[in-house]
Amino acid sequence: MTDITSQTEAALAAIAAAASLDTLEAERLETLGKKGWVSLALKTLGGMSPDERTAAAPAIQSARAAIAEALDAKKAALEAAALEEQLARETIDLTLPALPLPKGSVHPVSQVMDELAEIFADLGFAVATGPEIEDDWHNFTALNMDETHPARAMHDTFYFPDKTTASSNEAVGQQEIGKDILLRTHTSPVQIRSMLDQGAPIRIIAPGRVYRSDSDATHTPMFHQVEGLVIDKDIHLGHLKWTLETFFKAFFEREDIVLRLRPSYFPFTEPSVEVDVGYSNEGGRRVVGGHGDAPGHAWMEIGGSGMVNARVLEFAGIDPAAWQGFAFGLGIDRIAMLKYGMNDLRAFFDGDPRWLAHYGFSPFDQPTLSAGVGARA
Ligand code: FA5
Repeated sequence: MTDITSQTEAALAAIAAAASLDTLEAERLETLGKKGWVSLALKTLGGMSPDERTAAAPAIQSARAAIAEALDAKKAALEAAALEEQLARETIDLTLPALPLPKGSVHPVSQVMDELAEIFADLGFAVATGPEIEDDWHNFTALNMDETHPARAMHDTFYFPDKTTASSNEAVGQQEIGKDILLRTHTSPVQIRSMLDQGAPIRIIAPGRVYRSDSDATHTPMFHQVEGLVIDKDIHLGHLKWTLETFFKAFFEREDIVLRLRPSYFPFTEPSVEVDVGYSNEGGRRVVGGHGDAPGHAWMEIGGSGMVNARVLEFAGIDPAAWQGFAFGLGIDRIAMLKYGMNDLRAFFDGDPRWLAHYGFSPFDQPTLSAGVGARA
């Protein structure tokens, strides 16, 4: 009796202490298994007299019941713990990006083009496009630069071989540089195409690639401009200045932007003004903001602009007596360098993945006015 009680207590303690299902199974075999001491004790009841059996049976039966119940409870607890542990171990975080991790990123020029489009869309401008392979008439003549105009020389134009010369029998083998077809030297021909297509009024920007035979740290043979054109009634230079100032404040995400409009000359605008922005030098980096004449500050040219020349309106089929407007052309690469602190324009086109990894933008980070156009991942 005492034996069974102490054996039962020992078995219950061992069951309580079992740390794994294997240990628990070993304990079950030792007690309730075929050769376990509880089973063997039950078997002895058969050889006893009725009186002996009546006396011994209750202790053995209750030992068996207590041990069976403890084994069941412990088994359930160990299985639940094992499941918990497995669930914790095999957790899948569905918020993680799919593997392999994305390597591509948005080039700063593309990012700045998206930023431009977002800001100008808010000011009511639509995006217009034109061909990069342009003809002489749209690129020069219709912009008030006839064949002998000296301003053509400033554009360092890439011309295609002249069609008529190249195809004539006498000229085979001695192709000359022609004057008909060229790589557009600025985005201004999109002004002409947009006016011819849609007439007045008009409010567009035209971002895109342009080409000039030019190369150093701040000039590349291919670069990007954004053209702006507004044609309406009673438009004046004040509208131009407000539009550019509002754009630059949103683009550089600061209120202290100061622009200087410097008298200049473009054949397609009259009057013409060059646009300079005030900046300071901080730790070798140009930081836009403040008045360019303030101590420690200077002015930097970022584009040309002016009131559209009446002759250009005539070329584009718009009556200059009824309509007028302004136009501007900004260097996108220049304003990208200023905003994101790059100092060599040539690195933009090296195709070096390390440069892109450093300056690139997440494709998921679309510029929006509410979230900040220049938000970086
Ligand atoms: C023009 O191209 C005019 N079409 C701008 C314009 C448009 C004036 C509408 C009036 C009305 P310009 O050649 O100055 O102007 O070029 C404009 C801007 O392009 C420059 O201020 C500069 O930011 C950028 N730029 C010019 N050449 C290069 C180059 N080789 N590399 C990078 N950026 C350049």
